[in-house]
Amino acid sequence: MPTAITLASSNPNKAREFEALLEGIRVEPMPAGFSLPEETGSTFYENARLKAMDVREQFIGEATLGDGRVPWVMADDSGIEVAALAGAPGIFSSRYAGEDATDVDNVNKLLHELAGREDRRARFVCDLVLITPGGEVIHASGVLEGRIAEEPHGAFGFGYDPVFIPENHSLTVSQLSAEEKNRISHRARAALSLLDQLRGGKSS
Ligand code: ITT
Repeated sequence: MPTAITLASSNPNKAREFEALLEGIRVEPMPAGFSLPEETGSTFYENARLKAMDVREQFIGEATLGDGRVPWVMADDSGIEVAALAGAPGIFSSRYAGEDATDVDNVNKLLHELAGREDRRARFVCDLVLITPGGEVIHASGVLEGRIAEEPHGAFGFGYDPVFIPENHSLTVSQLSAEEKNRISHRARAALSLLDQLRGGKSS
């Protein structure tokens, strides 16, 4: 079980969020000057693996820890898959309405594509890849099933939260508190699965 993990992401909020989910493990942002590769994979898993591998290589190349040690490196990739759109926007969730799309642009495009459709089933997916200091790849994923609302509701969260109603709920994720979201989210489920695997002994 690691005591600290470096997160291959440029988003400092994500490190804090994962630290809260992975109890007892310190989650550090990657060092300043490190970069992320282009996400050229065709699945969430492939993209998360690309990010984690690339940042690990940068640690090895730059011997940043000074004593030749390589840290545990983790990356995530996530998005939303909509059944009636054959799984779109999927890995393109953050740029569904274009390269510079805002969350509102993406939500509007999704509502437009689903206009008049009966089948509004959707799911949030998160894939996590953690690479041990020895180079072993550990993969965990989490899914939150639900459906797309007819229109946006609520003020919390980000991305597609205003139009996503989790299964067994009648409110959108944007109408839930951060604590409630963190109890059921795809990221939380992926983090739990990762912890299970680490506790199961996969911690070289
Ligand atoms: P990186 O720089 O670390 O890659 P990102 O901002 O691209 O982070 P993600 O890969 O986690 O963020 O998410 C991709 C998109 O999927 C994100 O822009 C949202 O549109 C959507 N998404 C992912 N998780 C979400 C959540 O919990 N609630 C709402 N939308 C979410």
